[in-house]
Amino acid sequence: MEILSNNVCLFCKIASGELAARIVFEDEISVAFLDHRPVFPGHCLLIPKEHFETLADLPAKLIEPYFKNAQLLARAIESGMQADGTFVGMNNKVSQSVPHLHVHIVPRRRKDGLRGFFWPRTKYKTEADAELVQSAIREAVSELRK
Ligand code: DGP
Repeated sequence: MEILSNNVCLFCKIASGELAARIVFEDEISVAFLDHRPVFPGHCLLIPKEHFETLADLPAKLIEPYFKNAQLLARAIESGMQADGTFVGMNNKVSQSVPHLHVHIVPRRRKDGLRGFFWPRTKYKTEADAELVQSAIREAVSELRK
């Protein structure tokens, strides 16, 4: 499949491998990686490889495979992070800091303190911590794809 990319877009650069990211899943149409400023460890972003700015721009033929992958990742992030559930959502235009469509998938735990949409961000303390989280989600994805 030919992937149309925008050479100034940050997430196109991640999709093409030009910019490093902690990839947890990839297929022909999409790639998912750890958000570098997670709400909680394991917070991932799923992007289409092709450059579309918002959900409204996503072609009909990609809706099913893209959201099927969002479902797979929601399951994998819940199991891989031993979470109670997930938050799955996206900003479109308003509060969208990167203009390349991305679904946020955030592991949630009961009483984790999140309220509303003013979510504090954290950082992985070390690269080793981020690597552990990346491996846990990658393994959960492979289990679910068996
Ligand atoms: P939003 O604000 O909904 O557009 O979310 C954009 C997210 O992208 C935000 O949570 C931080 C994340 N992000 C921005 N730049 C990078 C990057 O270079 N690498 C990674 N891994 N995440 C990024």
